[in-house]
Amino acid sequence: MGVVASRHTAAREVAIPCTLMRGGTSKGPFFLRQDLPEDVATRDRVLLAVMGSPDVRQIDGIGGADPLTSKVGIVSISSRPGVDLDFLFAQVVVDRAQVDTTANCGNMLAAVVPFALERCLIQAQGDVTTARVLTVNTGVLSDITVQTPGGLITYDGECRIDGVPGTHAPIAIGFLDTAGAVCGSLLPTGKVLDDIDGISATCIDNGMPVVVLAAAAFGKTGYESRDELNRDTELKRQLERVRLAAGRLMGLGDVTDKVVPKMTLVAPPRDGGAISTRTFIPHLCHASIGVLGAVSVATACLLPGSVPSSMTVMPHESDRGASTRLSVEHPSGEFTVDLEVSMGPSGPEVKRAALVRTARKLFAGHVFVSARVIDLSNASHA
Ligand code: NQM
Repeated sequence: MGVVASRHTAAREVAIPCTLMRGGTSKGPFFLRQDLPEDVATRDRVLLAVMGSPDVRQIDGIGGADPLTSKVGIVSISSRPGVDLDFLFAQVVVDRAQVDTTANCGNMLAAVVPFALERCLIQAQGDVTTARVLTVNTGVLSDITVQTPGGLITYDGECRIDGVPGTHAPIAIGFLDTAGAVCGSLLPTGKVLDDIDGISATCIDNGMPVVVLAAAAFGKTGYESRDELNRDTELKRQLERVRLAAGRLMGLGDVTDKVVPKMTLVAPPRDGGAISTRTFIPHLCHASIGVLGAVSVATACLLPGSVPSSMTVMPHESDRGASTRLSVEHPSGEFTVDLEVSMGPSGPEVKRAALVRTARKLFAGHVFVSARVIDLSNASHA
């Protein structure tokens, strides 16, 4: 761990180099792997202290008191041939002393290449720079292209993504192998449709394990606001019951303390998109929808017999090439996913999943944690 001592702080505080980045519709601190403890228990203890968890307000840390702003990126040069960067994503649970590295985050992923350029892990290649990134959580590979006019990373541009005010430089993400990233197969239960406690569900993992359910099955329209759904304790209780059963069916075991599978309620589109969604991640309703969450739901839309297939409005034939552009509506707008899925000998095969995000450097400096956080961990591992 390459901890930097601060001139202004007594030795009881440890200063860790840190860059706060927005990635898509998420936000969190990014670290070079070498700047964090190697021991996983110590690292997680440091991350909890950095973010201020467990505490619903994260008042003693830099976390944003919401799952979407309680995320951490850890980046290093990859040792894998043909891969430029390794990215470990950590979801720091807000109100529990828990750090989950089992899931992907396509939003934080958008900030990885800009961060790597900022910290000189890689060099710009010209006016645009493409790097291959391995998300080590699940082994997903992606090619990420950022704007580097004159060899400098730029965040300024004309690209708009719903859920983020203003416009920024586009970041193109092309996933190479998302199917079954977490569960091992695209349809982890072996079926496109399951019956869970009398509720029809499509359990899918195209980068993110998601249980897709008709909002109507829970007496909802599917167009309720995020706040309205977050206040609905009875709905959340019913969803958690389905989630625990789905987790076991999907081979994820007891998911009580896991952030996957996510739960998406679907309804027919209302704003010219393909499908309308409300996604729980997994206990709070998302302000929009996760990147790979959207990829998984859009993929489910393309599978005949799935929960969303009957309500999906497909793009006009004339707008379709080899791939299909599906607009996934969510509480703060829409998310377009470019998908190529074909029928193979043993079921649906995903050929391509691509999308555009933006990101921005917000702050660079050091984050401070008490040396006790590290010493205590060392003591418990002595
Ligand atoms: O699905 C939220 C987010 C995410 C994850 C979540 C994500 C993804 O919006 O790839 O981006 O599902 O917890 O950042």
